[in-house]
Amino acid sequence: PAPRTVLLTGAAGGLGTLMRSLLPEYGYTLRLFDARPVEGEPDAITADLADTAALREAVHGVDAVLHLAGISLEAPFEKILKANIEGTYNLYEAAREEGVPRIVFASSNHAVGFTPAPRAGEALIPIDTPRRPDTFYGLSKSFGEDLAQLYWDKHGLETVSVRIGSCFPEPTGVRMLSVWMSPADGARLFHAALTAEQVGHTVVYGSSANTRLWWDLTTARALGYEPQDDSESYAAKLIAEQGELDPRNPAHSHLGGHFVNDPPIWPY
Ligand code: NAI
Ligand code: 15L
Repeated sequence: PAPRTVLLTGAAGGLGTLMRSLLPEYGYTLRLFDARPVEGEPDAITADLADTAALREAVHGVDAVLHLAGISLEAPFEKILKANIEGTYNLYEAAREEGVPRIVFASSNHAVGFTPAPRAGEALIPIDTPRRPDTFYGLSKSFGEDLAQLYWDKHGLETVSVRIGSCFPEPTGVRMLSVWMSPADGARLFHAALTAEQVGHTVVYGSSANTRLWWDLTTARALGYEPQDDSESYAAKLIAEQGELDPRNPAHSHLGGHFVNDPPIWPY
């Protein structure tokens, strides 16, 4: 049966806030979880991913988890270790103990961020391209994908790992023309990931059907995802303001954008 009650971790964040407004249209009842209070949602669970008892209670009885909580940018390794690596492990353990059948995991393009961006005419980046994290943050997403594979192989807990590009109301940079996922397409993709049958552990890229797309959406489409949006309508304005991407600039020529320089290591 299709999942109905979904635990949304990271509900107070940017993407969590977008999904709180968009996912109920698909018929979900959302249970909210975040370390920070969720504005206007007194029933939200305010707890850290380090709190294993709170996590166990939070996942009890849900049909699936949409796991967005975590540090969403580069940070010192110790912080990434606590929130993203140990936190995601704690969530998977709670889900295994409570028999939750599926997790949709917010992975990131930064798990493969050091992959060179395809130039015009070159092939799209396949989903099985070797992992090339661009940050400790990207490394934590790479860990999350491996954790998901382990929990599928060993415990039969299913995951769709979504390597999200940039999910914001509008693209704000030229790189984002290639990796943007409109919030509406984000909701379509998460809905497909929550409802597709027999996903095992499936890894997908998360973006709209952008004219300047860098990666292959085949595995996302195989879940039933049909993107409706394209960033191209923003292209003329962004390129007029910022110029075309410069292939000599590492922050322009890799999937991960400026994360490859974070902290700055390139002499330019
Ligand atoms: P955000 O930083 O706005 O929200 C993350 C939320 O997680 C925050 O509300 C924060 O309080 C919560 N959180 C952090 N550590 C926690 C902990 N230890 N315990 C409980 N809650 C904790 O990030 P955003 O943009 O909403 O992203 C959501 C998820 O999607 C993140 O996992 C991020 O890595 C991933 N993602 C987002 C992309 C985007 O374009 N927005 C792109 C790729 C991945
Ligand atoms: C991410 O993983 C971040 O969470 C988000 O804030 C954006 O920076 C996005 O990637 C991106 O690559 O644009």
